[in-house]
Amino acid sequence: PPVSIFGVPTDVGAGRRGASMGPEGLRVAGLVEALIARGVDVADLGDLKGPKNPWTGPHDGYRHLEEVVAWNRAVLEASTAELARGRMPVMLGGDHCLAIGSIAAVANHCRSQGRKLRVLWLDAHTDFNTSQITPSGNVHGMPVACLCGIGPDVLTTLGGASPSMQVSQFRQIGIRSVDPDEKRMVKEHGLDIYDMRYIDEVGMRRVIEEALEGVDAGTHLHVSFDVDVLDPTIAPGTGTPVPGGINYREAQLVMEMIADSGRLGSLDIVEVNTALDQGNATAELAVDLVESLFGKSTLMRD
Ligand code: DIR
Ligand code: MN
Ligand code: MN
Ligand code: MN
Repeated sequence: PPVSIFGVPTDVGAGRRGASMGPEGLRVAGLVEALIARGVDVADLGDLKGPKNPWTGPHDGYRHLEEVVAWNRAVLEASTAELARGRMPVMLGGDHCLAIGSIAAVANHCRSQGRKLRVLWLDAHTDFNTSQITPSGNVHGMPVACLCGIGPDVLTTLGGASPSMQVSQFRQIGIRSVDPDEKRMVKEHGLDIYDMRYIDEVGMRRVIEEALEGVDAGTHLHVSFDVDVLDPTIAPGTGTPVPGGINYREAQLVMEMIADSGRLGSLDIVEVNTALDQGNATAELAVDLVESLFGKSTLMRD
């Protein structure tokens, strides 16, 4: 389908400033041109607008909740509109709190169309914190919980229905940093997690085969790509780098296997922090990977 790109220049959910420059970093790295070169019908809608980052401490366990809600409402509206036009929303973050809005929109869309929804959450982190257990108050550590109905009403009901998602619709890949209480939470709720140890043990091919199990012609696949899933040696431009991430070949294989599934319906590219990058290397790598996600490969295969 045709693609609609929009930027969401904010870091209100993050613990370091600079993810707000992610959209422009990705554009400067040639994202739009790369998709055009793939033969994709792509429109860049520009950037959404929202409140500035007040950069204050947590209130009741959340930093900047009001601003997080405002930005997510804008994302929800933009994603909903593009899905309704039959276009694939590609959200350029911005920090990962914005996936609350983008995935709430996709969940509504799938519900109204009677389609199944599978979310591949590519991340070093499980993002399943709550206000009670968060070590930081940063909402970018909470979007998966919020989408599953665990969080403040203003976020869990953002899309209207609560919860937008069932835990069983998520597959989390590349995980290697989970906070102590968050560990209990993801275990209790039964999140399907492919952590780095599992990737090491069985290899990325099997991981993605398993994560895509049950995805069929009636399934919408949403990819939420937090660039901190990548090893910091190849993707240093992100706010919470964690050693031991997926390498270049593994990342390419993930993207190529998702492309082969033919089911990609929507995409977030988040946590590119150009203020922490070496040149624009992280955005450039993200663009390289998105090319593969849209079908670029060395040979024709079947
Ligand atoms: C940490 C960091 N678990 C927190 N989370 C991040 O603050 O909740 N998620 N960086 O992407
Ligand atoms: Mn994340
Ligand atoms: Mn992360
Ligand atoms: Mn490529």
